[in-house]
Amino acid sequence: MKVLCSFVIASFLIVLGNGQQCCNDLRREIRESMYSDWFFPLNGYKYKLTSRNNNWNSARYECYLMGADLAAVGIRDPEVEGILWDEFHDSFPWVGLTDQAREGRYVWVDGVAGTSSNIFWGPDEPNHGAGNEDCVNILWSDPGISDALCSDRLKGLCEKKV
Ligand SMILES: [Ca+2]
Ligand SMILES: [Ca+2]
Repeated sequence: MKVLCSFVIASFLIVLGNGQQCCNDLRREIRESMYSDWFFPLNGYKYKLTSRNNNWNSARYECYLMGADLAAVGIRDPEVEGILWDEFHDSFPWVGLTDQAREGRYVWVDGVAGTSSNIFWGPDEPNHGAGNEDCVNILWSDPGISDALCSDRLKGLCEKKV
C-alpha cells in the first residue's frame, strides 16, 4: 500500500512537473506540505491550530503572530469546510466569523459579509445555546459550524496563504 501510494504521488508530481504554469502553485503546495506541520487541503491555504485554548479575540491574535488569521476562506467553501471538519473537529476550534459588532449580522474576518450562501451551519445552529453567542467555532458533533460564547476558551483554527 505504501509503495502504491508513493508511486501515485510520484506519478502525480511527474505529471505536475511538466512545466505548465497552471500547475506550479499546486506543485509548490504539495512540496511544502511534505515538510510542514500545517495542514494542506490544497485550496491555496494552509491550516494549523493555535497552541493554547483561549477566547476568540486572543485566539485570533495568536494566529496573527503566525502571519495568519482565523480560518475564513476555507470555511466558506463547503467542500473545504468538510475536509477541515474531518481534520479538526475533535478540537472544535474557533473560526473567523462573528456577529459581535451587530447581532445577527455575521462578518468574516477578511471583511466578507456572511450570507446564507457562504455560511454552512451545523444542525440547529446558530442557536445562542449558552446565551449571547457571537463567535463561531467548528461544531464538534456534526459537520458545520456553531455560534458560541466569545469568552469560551478554545483553540483557534489559523489560515494562511500558501
Ligand atoms: Ca449572535
Ligand atoms: Ca450555538
